[in-house]
Amino acid sequence: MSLFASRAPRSVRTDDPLVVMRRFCVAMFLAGAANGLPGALWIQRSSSARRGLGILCVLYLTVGLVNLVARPRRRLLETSVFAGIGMLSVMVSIADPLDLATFFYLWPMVYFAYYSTVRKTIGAYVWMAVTLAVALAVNPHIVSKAGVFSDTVMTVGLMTTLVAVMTKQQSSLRANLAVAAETDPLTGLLNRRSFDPLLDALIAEAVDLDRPLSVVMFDLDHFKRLNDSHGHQTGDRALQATAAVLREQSREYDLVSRFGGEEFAVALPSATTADARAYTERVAHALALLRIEDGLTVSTSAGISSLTAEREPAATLLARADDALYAAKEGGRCRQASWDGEIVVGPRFGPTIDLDVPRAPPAHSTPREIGLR
Ligand code: GH3
Ligand code: MG
Ligand code: MG
Repeated sequence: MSLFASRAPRSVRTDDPLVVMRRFCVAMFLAGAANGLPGALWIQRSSSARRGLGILCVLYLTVGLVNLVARPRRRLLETSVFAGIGMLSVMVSIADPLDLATFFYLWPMVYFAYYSTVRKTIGAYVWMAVTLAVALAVNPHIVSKAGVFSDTVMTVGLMTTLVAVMTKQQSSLRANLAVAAETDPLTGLLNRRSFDPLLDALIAEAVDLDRPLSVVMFDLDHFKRLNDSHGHQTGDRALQATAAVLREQSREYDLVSRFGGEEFAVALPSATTADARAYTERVAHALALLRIEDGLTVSTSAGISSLTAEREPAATLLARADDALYAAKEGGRCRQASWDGEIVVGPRFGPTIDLDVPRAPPAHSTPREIGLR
């Protein structure tokens, strides 16, 4: 694999971390060259130091321009920053006076702490400390070598650690936000936003491997009445308990989502329509056994749709499942309907409590949570 990016489109995404890394790296080398220039021209006392610094400035400028034009990939970019640390140490070894040259180790180290792994950052730090020690040892002009060394490694070490810790916090915050964006907060299931693209991927896989795939849409029956008669909190608990049943009855690689409100969608890879019907029966049976509160149960209607031979979009499969669900509702609720060329409505599921029957007010003193994970 090439270490350089291909000369592709001019419109580069600026949120691409590699692009930002490259820009920072280019800026660091060019600024290093510009910064060394006054030293090379006037500040350094001996002509050999001026000449050495001049060569280093040219090197910094060259590496900066190569990084700008050749657009290297991450590994080569990191190697150039390692080289930059070494070049800085060469500068320290010839400088007279030293001024604040060691202060510049902060640039590459902050770069590593922010963009690279902990291992590479530690590696860069050790490389910096060793090359600095050698540079100070060989420079005949520096008086307080131990002081310069300890001040530098401590300051750079503290700053690098701080940036590395803040970077880690930032990335775990980003990961938590990503999970929150994909998950329904009430039930912990996938939300619709994350379900749709995952279903598209499962469809593509099923077509490629020539395997069946089915989708079941569940919609709790007369849920509004349950909310009205038992309160919204009880309704929430019923949704959580339903989610727990769906999780329990599903396999590890099934996709279980809260599609919205009191609707749930489950994708069953490798499942034929017959498999999906058996699964739906199991879910309905487990739901019938649930007691949300004393004597209170929920029932569901379900619509099943299976993949045809074509690579159809998730939206098509879901629309067919939704049509079947509508037919199940029309057919009397608490039953499933499946689309298999045409919609077939099944008989009523096993024993359930009819929510049409008026219910006693909720027993708020002893709410019983069941089946929650
Ligand atoms: P059907 O059998 O035809 O599906 O009737 P239904 O009452 O279940 O359907 P409808 O669409 O009329 O009502 C859905 C209800 O679901 C209305 C809404 O208040 C309730 N609901 C939606 N989201 C939540 C939620 O997060 N918590 C609670 N407790 N209720 C919710
Ligand atoms: Mg609904
Ligand atoms: Mg409903």
